[in-house]
Amino acid sequence: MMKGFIFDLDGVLADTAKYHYIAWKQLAAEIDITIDEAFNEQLKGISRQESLERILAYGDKSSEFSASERFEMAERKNQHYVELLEELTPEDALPGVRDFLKAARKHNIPCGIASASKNAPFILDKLAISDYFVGIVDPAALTKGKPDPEIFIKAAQLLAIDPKEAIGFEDAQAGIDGIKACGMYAIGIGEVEQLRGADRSVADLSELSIEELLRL
Ligand code: B16
Ligand code: MG
Repeated sequence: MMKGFIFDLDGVLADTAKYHYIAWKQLAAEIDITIDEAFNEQLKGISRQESLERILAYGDKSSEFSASERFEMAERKNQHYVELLEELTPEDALPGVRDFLKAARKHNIPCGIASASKNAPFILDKLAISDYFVGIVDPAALTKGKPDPEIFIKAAQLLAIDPKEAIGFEDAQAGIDGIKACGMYAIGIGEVEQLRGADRSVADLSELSIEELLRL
């Protein structure tokens, strides 16, 4: 029996991946690195600092910046991203999200957040869905990011269930890999052909029936 749902945020509950891309593209342009959407796929689910490292490696500039310069660059990207997030409204929840969360509540199924984003609480508030979640894993407290399963194991702990009793929802390959590494059932969201190893794939949460998932 499935006893809990664990959600990634960017790309699963909110269409914020496009804002990360805009903000990273600008930061990269400032240091003469051009990134495109194909490269951006590699940043999904990856922490802010690690994303910057990947961009610098892609532009062959890994050795050009000190640790404090890198920190400042990641801060600058985040300031731009947070400015873009100011535009978010409850209408920016992805299709099916609100109905799915309401149905989970009706069935007394606890929901948790396993997002690499330090902005997750702010985004959930903007979407007016914070109250549906029993727990949000603090990404600052992780020793390893996705694809390590740590964030999903911690999310299951917050729901007081075993990872094998949870369904994880993810839009990124790193996330699907983390979900599967702790024995959770994985549902891939979005451009599904890119997600290897998902147990099931859908375009968005509107395609799923809670009753059916609870019978898994
Ligand atoms: P922040 P998720 C991830 O969120 C994003 O997919 C990734 O692009 C981003 O770099 C990361 O959060 C950190 O976000 O800069 O806001 O702390 O997909 O794990 O919900
Ligand atoms: Mg995501």
